[in-house]
Amino acid sequence: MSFDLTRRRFLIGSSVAATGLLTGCDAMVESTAVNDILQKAEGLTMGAQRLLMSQHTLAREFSEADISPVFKGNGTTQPDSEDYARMTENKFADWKLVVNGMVKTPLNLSLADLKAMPSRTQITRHDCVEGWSAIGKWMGVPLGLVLEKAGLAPGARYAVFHCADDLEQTLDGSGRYYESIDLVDAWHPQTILAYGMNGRDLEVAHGAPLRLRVERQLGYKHAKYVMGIELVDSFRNIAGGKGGFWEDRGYEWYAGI
Ligand SMILES: Nc1nc2c(c(=O)[nH]1)N[C@H]1C(S)=C(S)[C@@H](COP(=O)(O)O)O[C@H]1N2
Ligand SMILES: [Mo]
Repeated sequence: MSFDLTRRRFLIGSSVAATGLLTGCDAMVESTAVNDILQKAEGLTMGAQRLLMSQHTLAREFSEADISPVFKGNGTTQPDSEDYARMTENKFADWKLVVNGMVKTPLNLSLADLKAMPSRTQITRHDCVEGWSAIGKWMGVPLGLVLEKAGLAPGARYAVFHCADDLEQTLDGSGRYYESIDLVDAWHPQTILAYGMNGRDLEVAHGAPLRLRVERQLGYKHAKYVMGIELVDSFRNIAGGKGGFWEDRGYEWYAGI
């Protein structure tokens, strides 16, 4: 896989400017004054965005009629490992989500366990920094419910998502995809671990059996092929130390839209 980082970086700026920073915030989008300020503020820090948008502001949700007929698969669309191939063969019956790190009770949850928990369905727009968007219907378990089951240990600050795929082959193993979010986003009502898309089981191209949806952030935050969730107080010692595969390669950790 080769990526042109410069082009992707350029596109971060242009796609944010084109879609407007607050597309997910209906009330504030009405205000052109606020919008103008935000259009100029591509470099807004996470703190500034959090001040302007309440912690529970919802990303816009759409109707069934808005669902994109084609939803591009991006980045890894088929993890290249024997373990993963074996798991797809038996429809992920042996797959387990590991929840560990700074938790009171580490968990091992099967797909059936996750499907037995309360679910949320949402139709949202996915915005990739490469300059494309698509609307899809996602079904999954709210991440907060899974974290409540595990119980956080004092001091936990971030949830790190460990994925099954290597997006880049590197000798030191740093090409493994991973992502992280803070606990505000972890408990946001639209942050779900999705196992369904557009009324069917999640397909391999889109991250089967489980992918993160964190609707107020850009596409690269939405980790696919999630195998484990690790609670940490810092991601300094994980891979490149910046909190995600693309973050280690120069992207912003907080990719608010
Ligand atoms: N594990 C993993 N997650 C990933 C990626 C990836 O390559 N590997 N790509 C990211 C990017 S850049 C985007 S835009 C979305 C694409 O999701 P899709 O394939 O469902 O369109 O997944 C994100 N999550
Ligand atoms: Mo992306």
